[in-house]
Amino acid sequence: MQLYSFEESGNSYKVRLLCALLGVAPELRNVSLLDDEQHQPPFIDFNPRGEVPVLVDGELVLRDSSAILLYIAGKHGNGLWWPADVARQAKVMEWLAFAASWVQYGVFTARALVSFGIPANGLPADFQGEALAAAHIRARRSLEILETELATQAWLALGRPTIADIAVFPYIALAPMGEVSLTPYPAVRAWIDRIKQLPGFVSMPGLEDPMYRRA
Ligand SMILES: N[C@@H](CCC(=O)N[C@@H](CS)C(=O)NCC(=O)O)C(=O)O
Repeated sequence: MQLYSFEESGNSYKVRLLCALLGVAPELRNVSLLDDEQHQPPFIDFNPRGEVPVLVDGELVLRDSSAILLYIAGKHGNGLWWPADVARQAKVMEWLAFAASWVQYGVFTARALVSFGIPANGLPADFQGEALAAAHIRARRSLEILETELATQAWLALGRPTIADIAVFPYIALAPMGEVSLTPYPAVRAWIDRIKQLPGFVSMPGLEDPMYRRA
């Protein structure tokens, strides 16, 4: 398996983290987002979306972190990280969708603008709109949603760690890079600490240093 990823991409990190927790070692291929390699051949030829991560496993090409998490967990997770039962799968999917919507358009976008100086999610480089204000509103709302859930449960779905936690974790934990404080959310902070205690956990730039800035 080849994993096309970028070190500071939280969506790439989700996949690297799950692989580390499962003891799976894909061949890593770096795609430098700083050099715009994601929009140039050869990468753009197999991912017209111009985004990392991408997983290649033989003939199979997967171009989205949620799809890749599901595939790796289904293949290597012994039914723990991605369950076999369809109702349980749906409970995990609730959070994969949350990661791709609330989290992506909230804390992800705030971090991209504050720490990397770029608009995200297809906005042009010279976009002058209220992207940061909107991202901050969504970021805080998503943290309130998580705080309510995690006040009464240790993990997001199924009472144990699953790819639901892996999908939501990176950008929530990196929220301070987008000038979103985690201080008002003690249950979220405790959940972040629980994930960091999982055997095999690996980190990424910014997770241990809230003042880390690329821009
Ligand atoms: N829905 C995609 C989003 C992936 C994504 O946002 N990738 C970012 C890095 S974390 C990217 O490659 N951006 C490049 C660009 O926008 O030019 C997923 O979950 O994999």
